[in-house]
Amino acid sequence: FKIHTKCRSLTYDSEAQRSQISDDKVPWDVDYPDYKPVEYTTSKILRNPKADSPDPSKITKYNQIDNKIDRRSFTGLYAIDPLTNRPLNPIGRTGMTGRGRLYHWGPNHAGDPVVTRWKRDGNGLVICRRRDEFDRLKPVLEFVAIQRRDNKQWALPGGMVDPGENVSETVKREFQEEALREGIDEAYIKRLFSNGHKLFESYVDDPRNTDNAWMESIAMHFHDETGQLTAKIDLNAGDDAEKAVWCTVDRTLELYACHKDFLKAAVDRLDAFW
Ligand code: RP5
Ligand code: MG
Ligand code: MG
Repeated sequence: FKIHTKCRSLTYDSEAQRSQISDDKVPWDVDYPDYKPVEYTTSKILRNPKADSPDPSKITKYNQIDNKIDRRSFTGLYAIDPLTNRPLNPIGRTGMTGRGRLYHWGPNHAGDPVVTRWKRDGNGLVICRRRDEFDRLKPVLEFVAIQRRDNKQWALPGGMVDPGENVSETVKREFQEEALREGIDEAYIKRLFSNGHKLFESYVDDPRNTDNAWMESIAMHFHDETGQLTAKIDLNAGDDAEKAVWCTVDRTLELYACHKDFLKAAVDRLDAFW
């Protein structure tokens, strides 16, 4: 596992700051008696009936499926602090305790759709590029990116898995909510989402993570080989997205959380330009 970085960025939101953690102090097995994390859970989460109880000992099914909420982690079994009854972030310290802006103690599951098509010129021919003279020409991909309203960063149009929802449903629903115009013929959308390929399932280095609550996600790839399907599907930003665009895939892109790793997996799968 790579140690997390984005969830150690000092500013959390307009109300909270994390305490600073150096790389070597991230692992829990490194002694750090002076560790003074900031305790923070937003009032919005504390008031939200869909969020977990503020009292973590009310949750009796950590590491299990708890009614309709999946509290299992892709990283394996996570530890529960015996003193506080709070789950411990499997990657290590973040400089913040509590849940921050997240609903659940422990893992918070999301789904991320990576929707791609080939980049074409005016004549409809696929554009190819090479990184340098030693590289072979490779076709260039485009993917659907959204700009997040919360922090203005570019991201995949993903979102939280609803209680009891299957992630294949989540990625389609979130894509529609965040990136599609309303009123598009459902048949096109169904076809696009009919053959998804699971790229990744992992812990996500999300800036909202804390020592006791963190994001995990399944990234699903949907590729429109001919481009005919996506030509029928107009993008339009909605919900927590400010913009929705077809973006040319390039290794210099900066994306939210670990979405660049998800995108790279789609690029490798199709042997596309990076
Ligand atoms: C990330 O947060 C996931 O990869 C997913 O893209 C996203 C889900 O949260 P919201 O978009 O619902 O805020 O960690
Ligand atoms: Mg959403
Ligand atoms: Mg979202």
